Amino acid sequence: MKTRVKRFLVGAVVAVALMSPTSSAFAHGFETSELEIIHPFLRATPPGAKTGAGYVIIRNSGSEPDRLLGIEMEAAARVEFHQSVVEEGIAKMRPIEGGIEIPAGGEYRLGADGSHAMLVELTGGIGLGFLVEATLIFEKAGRVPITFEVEPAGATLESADAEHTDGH
Ligand SMILES: [Cu+2]
Repeated sequence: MKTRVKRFLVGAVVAVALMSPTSSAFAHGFETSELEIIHPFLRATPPGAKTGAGYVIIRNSGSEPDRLLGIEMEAAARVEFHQSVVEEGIAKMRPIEGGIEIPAGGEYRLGADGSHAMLVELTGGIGLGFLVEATLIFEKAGRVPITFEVEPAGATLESADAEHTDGH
């Protein structure tokens, strides 16, 4: 299934963002007919890191749920969905099986409650200010090309969200 993707950038053009270390200062997102993919970002990684983490808010204006099945990117050998949990005082990461449901008329916040996209076997460093191309794969919407921005290592969905809101 082919999906038409509309890209929107507010307050800056891509060419500027590529060169600017402060690219997170403006809002960005992507749309299909039913889905809105809001401010996808990765955390910058320290030198030599083998894994990274990604976050995004996905809204579904459709009347049926959709499901995020996977993420592909050249920056990592594979991307898994994880949930951080604490069991008997020990922090662990558990895989989220079967993809992530985006409820009809609702949203999923990948980054809330310890959830994240885990980038495994990074092919290179993820530097602050980089733009990282990726494809989100949905059960219904199909393949949706997006670009992750790179935020500081401590960035959270909430801090990125606040910046996003400020950007308007
Ligand atoms: Cu993880």
